[in-house]
Amino acid sequence: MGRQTLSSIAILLPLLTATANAASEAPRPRGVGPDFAKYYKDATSFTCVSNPDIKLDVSRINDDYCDCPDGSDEPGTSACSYISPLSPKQPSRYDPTKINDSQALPGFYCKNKGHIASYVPFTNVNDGVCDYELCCDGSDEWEGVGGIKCEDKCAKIGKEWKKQDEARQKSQGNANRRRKELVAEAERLRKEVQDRIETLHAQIKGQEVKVEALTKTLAEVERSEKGKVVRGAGKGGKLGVLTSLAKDKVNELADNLRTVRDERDAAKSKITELEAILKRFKEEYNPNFNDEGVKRAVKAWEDYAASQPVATDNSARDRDLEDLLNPASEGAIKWDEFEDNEESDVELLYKFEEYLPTPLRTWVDEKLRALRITLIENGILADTNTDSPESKRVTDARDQLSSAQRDLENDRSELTKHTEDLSKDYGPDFVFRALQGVCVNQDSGEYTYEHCFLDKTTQKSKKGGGHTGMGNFVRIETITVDEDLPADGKGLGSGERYALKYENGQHCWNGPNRSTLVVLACAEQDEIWKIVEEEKCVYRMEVGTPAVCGVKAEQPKGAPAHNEL
Ligand code: MAN
Repeated sequence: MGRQTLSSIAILLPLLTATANAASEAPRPRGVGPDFAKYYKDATSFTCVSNPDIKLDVSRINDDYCDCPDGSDEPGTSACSYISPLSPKQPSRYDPTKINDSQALPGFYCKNKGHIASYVPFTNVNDGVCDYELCCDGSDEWEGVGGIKCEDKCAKIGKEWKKQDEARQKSQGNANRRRKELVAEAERLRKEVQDRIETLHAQIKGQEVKVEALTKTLAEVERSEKGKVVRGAGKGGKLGVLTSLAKDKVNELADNLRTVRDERDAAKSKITELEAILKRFKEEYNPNFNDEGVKRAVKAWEDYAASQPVATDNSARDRDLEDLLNPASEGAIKWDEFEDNEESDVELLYKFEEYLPTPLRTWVDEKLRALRITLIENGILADTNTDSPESKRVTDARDQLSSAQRDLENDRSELTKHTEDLSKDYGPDFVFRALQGVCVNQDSGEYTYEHCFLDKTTQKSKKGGGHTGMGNFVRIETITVDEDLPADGKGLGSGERYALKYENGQHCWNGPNRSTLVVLACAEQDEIWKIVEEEKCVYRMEVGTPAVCGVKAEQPKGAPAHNEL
């Protein structure tokens, strides 16, 4: 059997302290703890603790011979140490009504005056080694085997322990205070979300009314704008539009006319040139050559010349044509005069209202508009606005409505976000809300690891290059751990612990997406204690935080607990 570790003392202590006051002053046989004193009260006989049928004479107690099957007749020697011991971590499991052959006592009792009483495994009794860790008074080596003498070191060890214990308690106190601050901060943040939700509810109500009103306004503006004659793309009213069309058409005709005139002039000069050639031909040809072809050509020319009318003077007509084609000439149409007419024909019509008294004017105006709208809506009058750009009034009304709708949408999605947030699990007293996004780093091997509470875990190569996502936060879990607590207290120990699960990190080549389980234990500050890659791309971090100090890890309702050995 191995020696008991420090952690087992911690488990034994409650048992010892709980009964310390009840310890009878009557002398007990060597090695018997106060919890078991009652079995050794009889001055003449002794009954084996778990085997009541076996009664012995008191002289058989501690006679270095194992008589009872449970070893209870040898509380102060190692004679019964071959019997399987009680689990050091569960001494209270002993049930005197059940007959069994495991040891009835948790070990040899060391009083350890000046420090804390403790049990030493029976195998350690008189084994020639001072077991100061468990038995600082050296009483387990009472026989002085091989001349060994274990002096009582409880005063020194007890003082040292007390100092360490004070430091531990101070640190625990700081951690608890820090947790209180975190809880207060978390509560403040939760309240902030609640307040925001209330504000958003009120804001949304107002905005819904506003959107409804603006929707109506837009419809009204659109309807009333239908009743107006809006100007065309050009200047002026209908006349302006017509002028613009006529101008384009006249300019097109003038261009064509100019082309035709130029072609005519070119043809004319060609005819003159050809006539001169034929004229010279007729004068200069030799009739004695009796060439039939030449004679026929001369005759044809003479016939052509004789049939031509006498040339008339067209210069006046050409001047008119020139005038017509020249936009700067006196007779040219002054398009600007028509285009600059800013007044639409309908506006001219409306102008007559100006001569009416104001109340009548408004009435006439309204009636005219309403009549026009009715005519449009009943298909009697064409809606002249359909192809025209939207009027400024309609655009403004539409913009206002769109902007109000946008605001409403934004507020609605913010409300959904906050409402969902309020129903999320933020751990005991919502404490993790205060740590959300807080990051801690730790070097380990070739990487620096980062844990950002309720956000993500990251692996950063010290050689540079990109960071590797080791998972994004998914939920809070509880797990059972069973580890020896290191002397500095920076570890998980044993019991139920809160754990934060991060999944769906960067994909692992030939493996899963990276994931991390962050197991939490109480500490004065947030810090990563240990990082292990348990399987390829499956990581486990042990993290200290004041957030879990003094709270019992409890699984949120409906979530399955995860066990880990
Ligand atoms: C990187 C790191 C390691 C991981 C391997 C898997 O080197 O993320 O933790 O095991 O990739 O290929």
